[in-house]
Amino acid sequence: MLYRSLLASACTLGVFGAATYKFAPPKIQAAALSSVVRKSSIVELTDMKIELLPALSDNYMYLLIDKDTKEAAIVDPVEPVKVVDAVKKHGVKLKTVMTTHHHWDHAGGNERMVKLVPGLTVYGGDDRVGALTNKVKHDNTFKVGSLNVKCLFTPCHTTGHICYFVTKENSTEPPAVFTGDTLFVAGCGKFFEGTAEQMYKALIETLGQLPSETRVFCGHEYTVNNLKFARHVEPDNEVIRKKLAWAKEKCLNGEPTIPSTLADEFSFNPFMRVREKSVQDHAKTSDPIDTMQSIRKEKDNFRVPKN
Ligand SMILES: N[C@@H](CCC(=O)N[C@@H](CS)C(=O)NCC(=O)O)C(=O)O
Ligand SMILES: *[C@@H]1O[C@H](CO)[C@@H](O)[C@H](O)[C@H]1NC(C)=O
Ligand SMILES: [Zn+2]
Repeated sequence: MLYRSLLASACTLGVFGAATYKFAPPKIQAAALSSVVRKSSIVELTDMKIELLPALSDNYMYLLIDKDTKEAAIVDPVEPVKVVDAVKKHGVKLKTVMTTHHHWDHAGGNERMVKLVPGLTVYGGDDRVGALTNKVKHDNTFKVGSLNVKCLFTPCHTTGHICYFVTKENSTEPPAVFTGDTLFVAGCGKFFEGTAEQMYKALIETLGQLPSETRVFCGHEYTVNNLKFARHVEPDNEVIRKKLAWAKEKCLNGEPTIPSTLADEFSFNPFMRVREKSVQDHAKTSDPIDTMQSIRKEKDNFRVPKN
């Protein structure tokens, strides 16, 4: 059943896209406009398992499990009770909290999390992160069981933002990166505490140089809105239109549009494409950093169309 929850949801789809609700009572129909239950989902790889845990209206928490040791880490546990339930369900040992940045919708559950699971190590790159035990810098590493985690400093959305890059030694499967509010599927975070130059560095130089098959797990389900902006920037980019149709369908079913890959991001994310002529032409400049500045400012004021 799609219309069982009246909670706000990440995906607002017009009623014409939701034929399912045609025969539902008017109240439910109205609710269906903005609410579909967001499902959790599991990305199962050989070495690691990642459960996507929807939180608040459009955030994601990620439970990262090392299959070898059954040790686990949680990324941005804003709803700690949901985390404890998932940990029990998988029968794993939660040892680590990885915090991307200090904003309440990401770090706001940390204090409660460490009370529920004593002895957790809490990583983050900012003194404003609650319950922080280990402050990290760029290229610092730590382990989650047998998995290697590398911290990538990506300041701009906040001055202490960290992305976490996860690999397994000698593995043939793709790595994962948790990008918080730096890189979203088809978008990027607002420049609350930084500059276009910093976001360029974060997206193109830091994240963009990871292996192109790296799976991208971001902090919010903003994909549909982001792709509508991407389409506005590059109306002739067919990849964007296809991805948008796919993302709308996913959202309608309450399914996540995550993960994507870095290779995919370079094909449809305007903020990853600031070196492309089509995006620069839209911004009326041939400088990639000016392009970054211009399209971010434009997106801050963008009125997302219904379709
Ligand atoms: N709710 C709005 C945006 C809310 C917002 O400002 N979110 C922050 C992160 S908590 C952001 O950086 N958004 C990026 C953007 O709007 O492009 C949406 O669905 O796009
Ligand atoms: C990875 O491969 C190298 C070379 O074959 C080997 O020496 C090393 O022990 C391997 N590491 C792990 C964790 O299996
Ligand atoms: Zn956020």
